Amino acid sequence: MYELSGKTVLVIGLGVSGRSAAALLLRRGARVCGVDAADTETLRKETGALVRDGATIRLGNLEHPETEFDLAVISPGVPPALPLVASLKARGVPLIGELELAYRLSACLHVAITGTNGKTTTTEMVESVLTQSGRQTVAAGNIGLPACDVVEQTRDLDFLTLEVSSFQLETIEYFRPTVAVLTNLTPDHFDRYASMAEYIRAKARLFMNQQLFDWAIVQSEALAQMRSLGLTIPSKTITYSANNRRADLFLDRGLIVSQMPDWTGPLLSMDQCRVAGPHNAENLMAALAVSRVLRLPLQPVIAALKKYSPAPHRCEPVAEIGGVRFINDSKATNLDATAQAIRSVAAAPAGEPNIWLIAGGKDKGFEYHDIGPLLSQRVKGAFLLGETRGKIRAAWSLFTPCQLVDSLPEAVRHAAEAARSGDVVLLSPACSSFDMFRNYQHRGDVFRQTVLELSQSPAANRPASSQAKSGQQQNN
Ligand code: UMA
Repeated sequence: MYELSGKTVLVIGLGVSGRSAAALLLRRGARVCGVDAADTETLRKETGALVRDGATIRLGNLEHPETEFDLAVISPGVPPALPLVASLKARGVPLIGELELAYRLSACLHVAITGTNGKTTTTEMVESVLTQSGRQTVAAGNIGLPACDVVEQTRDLDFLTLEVSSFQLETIEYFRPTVAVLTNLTPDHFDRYASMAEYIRAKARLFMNQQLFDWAIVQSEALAQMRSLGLTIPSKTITYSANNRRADLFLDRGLIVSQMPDWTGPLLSMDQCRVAGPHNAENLMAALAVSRVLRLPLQPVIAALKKYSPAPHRCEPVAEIGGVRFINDSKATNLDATAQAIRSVAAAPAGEPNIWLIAGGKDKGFEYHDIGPLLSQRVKGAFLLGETRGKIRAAWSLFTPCQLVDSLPEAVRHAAEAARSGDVVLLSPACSSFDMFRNYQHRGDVFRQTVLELSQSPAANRPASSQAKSGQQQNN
């Protein structure tokens, strides 16, 4: 048992992860000091319970406190390149992340899922197949419920199903999932990583402590990207892909097929599932492969996957007003996720563009012009908001008419006015939300609320606008 009683521990960052780690440390008898760069009324309230339980909390200051620490626990969103971290290292204080702390104190096996996109969906699918097969599990981690919150439950679990981010993987030490899934690797978080190679190296840490007898379930394209950097996987590996027929699990005209030597044949048809698109086929393949290595019976697994519906904010249909569909994909915080969302919208019968895209937010350093050709084919116009709106307009206006807006409700109203029956208004921002919203859920909720208000307005029942503005008029 990892002993923390009587230890003095510094917790850096007091968001949901940091507060969860601090509370766990207090329950284990540690003396806790928590620090955060921010000092807001909300944060003071949120840290009140920790103060009552004996923690020392210091807000608005990330300098090294005048205390000797036995351990420091850092939150995932706090970049480790901080003077405070350098100072701790210079004093020989061990530094771990909140995920590593939870791992050291938990008492069951771990299934961990990382990747640029699809990790939340895959985590939920894995949780569902395990539960439907009679195994005890809880989904936690980057999905929103910090791993430290569920440590005490792990005594009664067969597996902890963890969604894991690259940030969390940067500060693991012994974390070793029995089954590790890598969904895909596309550009993301360039506000934290200097290059794609650096980002991939952080993701690949998922496998670093695995043993020969553990399992890695990896999208075949992601495996190739790892190999091109000389990164290897020590455990038994299953590959899957919607685009590579040489993968162990692959997609054949809408059918998920296995060609593993001891597991050959069709497994599941996409027509029977509530999720669509090649990216979701890959998420299903990953969940099927997890169920295979954990020896779950196939029948309840298939039943669970057929029933699975995506959580809110992931290509979530919100309403149809006068033949215009409104879709909330607020979870799309990178360019690849937005491209997937655009591709998953059914094309207009004659193949002309039918999407009004709402995008923009906090910059993560993408090359926005990369999806230009896709915009030309599918997007009638884009409404751009947030910190990145000017940068995105500069990259996209060659490919689609762009209009700058000051708020998300304004974007929704303009898009609704412009749209004709058969069009789709898609919120898929390709950016994180933190410039204007608390998080992506808050952004999606504002979108949903605005659409619902529109649907209740008297004008909502008339046929969709026939006076949609022409593309060039939008491009101001
Ligand atoms: N802070 C500092 N100094 C800094 C940066 C932040 O003091 O330099 C403070 C902030 O003032 C704030 C706190 O740190 O009070 C926030 O900590 P955090 O950014 O680690 O966020 P948490 O609220 O703890 O949420 C984290 C994850 N957030 C990030 O990794 C950015 C959540 O993932 C996760 O759900 C939660 O832990 C529970 O595990 C969100 C996310 O956006 C959804 N993840 C990224 C992604 O999915 O792409 C990685």
